[in-house]
Amino acid sequence: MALISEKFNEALNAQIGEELNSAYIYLSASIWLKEHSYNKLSSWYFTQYNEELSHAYKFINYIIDVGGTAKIPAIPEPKSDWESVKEILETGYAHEQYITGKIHELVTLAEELKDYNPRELLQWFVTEQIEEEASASELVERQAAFKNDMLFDQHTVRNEE
Ligand code: OFO
Repeated sequence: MALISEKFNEALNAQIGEELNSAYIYLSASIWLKEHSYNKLSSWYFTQYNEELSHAYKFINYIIDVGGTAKIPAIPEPKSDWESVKEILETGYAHEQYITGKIHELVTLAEELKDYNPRELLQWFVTEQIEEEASASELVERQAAFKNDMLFDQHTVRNEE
């Protein structure tokens, strides 16, 4: 017997879509940045793209472990006509705040359903989102301090998790 309800399985499948949507947004940002020669920022977002794929896998693996059915929903086409570095960074930060809300919704739903199995998984994501928001917000603040995007790019390093 599956150790996951249909309702929670559906919610996790939707979250797989959110993580892959995040991946698409960051890959699209990485492409635009590379096209505009912001190579370090492009690499920062490419690493973030891969991290989002790993987030999706975490949910997929959990669903399989508890005997559910993992499904990938349709992923919307990401924005590609970015106006500026600033727009990308602000979009990234706002998006992480949105994702934090989605993770918190899953925590609430698991509690409502009295499903205690995903506690460790969800706590990992709650903690991860603190880091995700902090690094996205730091990029926004650093870009504002630099004023010159090319110089900002040259001073961008990603501290690996
Ligand atoms: Fe999956 O953490 Fe960003 O979106």
